[in-house]
Amino acid sequence: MNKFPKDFLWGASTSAYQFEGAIKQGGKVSSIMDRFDEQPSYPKGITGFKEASDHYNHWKEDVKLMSEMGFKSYRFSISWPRIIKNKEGEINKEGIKFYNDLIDELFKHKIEPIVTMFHFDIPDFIQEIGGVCTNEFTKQFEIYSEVLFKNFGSKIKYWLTINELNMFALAGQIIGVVPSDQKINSWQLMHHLNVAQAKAIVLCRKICPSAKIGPAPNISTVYPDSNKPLDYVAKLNLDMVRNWVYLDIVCRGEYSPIFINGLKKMGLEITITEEEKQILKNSKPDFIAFNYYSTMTVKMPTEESLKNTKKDQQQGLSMPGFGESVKNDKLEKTQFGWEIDPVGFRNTLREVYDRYQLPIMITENGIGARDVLEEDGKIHDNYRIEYYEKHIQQMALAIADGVEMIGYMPWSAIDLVSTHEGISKRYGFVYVNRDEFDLKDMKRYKKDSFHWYKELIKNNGEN
Ligand code: BGP
Repeated sequence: MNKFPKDFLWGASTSAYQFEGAIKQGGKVSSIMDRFDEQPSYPKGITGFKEASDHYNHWKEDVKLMSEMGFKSYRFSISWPRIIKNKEGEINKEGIKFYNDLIDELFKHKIEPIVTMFHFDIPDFIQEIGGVCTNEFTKQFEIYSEVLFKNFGSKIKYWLTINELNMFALAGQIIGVVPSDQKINSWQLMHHLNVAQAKAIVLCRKICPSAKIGPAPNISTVYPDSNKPLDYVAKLNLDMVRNWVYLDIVCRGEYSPIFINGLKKMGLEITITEEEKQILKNSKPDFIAFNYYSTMTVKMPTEESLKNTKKDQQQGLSMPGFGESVKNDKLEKTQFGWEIDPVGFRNTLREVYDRYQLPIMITENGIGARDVLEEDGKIHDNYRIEYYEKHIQQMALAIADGVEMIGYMPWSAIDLVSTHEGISKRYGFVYVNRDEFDLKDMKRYKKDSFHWYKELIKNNGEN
């Protein structure tokens, strides 16, 4: 018997601002991401998102490469600033055409489009009125959602609301969606996003009732660092703020009383209106999509350990009296220091399914590396093949455990610009010939993993 369902969606992911480039083409208005690489916190000299991988001018060729790999699905994001011109909701017809053409091309190649509605690229006209830090954001997101559902709703079967909603709250300034000089209440910000997501789900049901819609946070199992009971308390605490609060609200319709109480203890609160409570209750998803890169290990912090915490995307959660993430010396690391935990992938799948019992789609998973283009045009990325082999084996075990899965769309289909490491950190099955300082010819080259993934898809997960 095959380990994966017959109609399993094998594919891969990208996001508009990291992949498209062409920020001045096709009537796109400016977004916060157009200038993110100019921020002082961004590694010096890196040319980033302005040109990205120039997918905007290579989309047909890129879809052809995906089709050659045998993709059954492709997850991409629609760029909000390519679609809406201003806060009055004026539509950019060229933007609509671009995505309609892309979607049609995918169908031509029998690839199911999986659309992320919003992946970090906040238009400047929204940032200027407070961005994700005010509830004006939810109104703007509703306008945008309606445009998406009305223009693409007849074609799209799977919608994803907001990429990594939890990372806005946990690492907003690191990923660049919140200005680094702004003081914020992360939990209020999270609440605005939760309401925006809920409204989008309600609208989706109304405008395109046969479509399916789900959230797409970044989820990972949280391990206690030791068998000390207090470290387990830290595990429960960080599990809540790292994972469950975002899925509980969308799947169960309310925040857990322990979460609300925990905020109170820290002198924080979220303002929630009655109307919002109702919306949140009536906006359940059809499936859960999530991104998985690694697990998190935590302990109860001491004053001394808190002083030494370094913040980054992977580590860096630390809350006095609550919990602190620490390195896990049992796990191997990528060249960029991210922990690799394939068994943790099975654990995470089990936990999410057990808690909500909704089908799961993996929308990101993968290894960022300094790939090398050899003189003969080859890229030997065995480390990537090995990473995927181990994760896919664990996914098969999770399915055998009883987890219901729709598909697997690792990060990324083709090389694109990393959120904060530039193009030197590559993820794709296809190499894009550019580097940090030189845009070169943007030519596409197939990596060894391209051929490996093609075989794997052909055999529905067996290799
Ligand atoms: C996720 C984001 C992606 C992607 C990925 C890898 O958090 O959804 O946009 O970039 O992480 O992260 P990075 O590019 O920082 O290596």
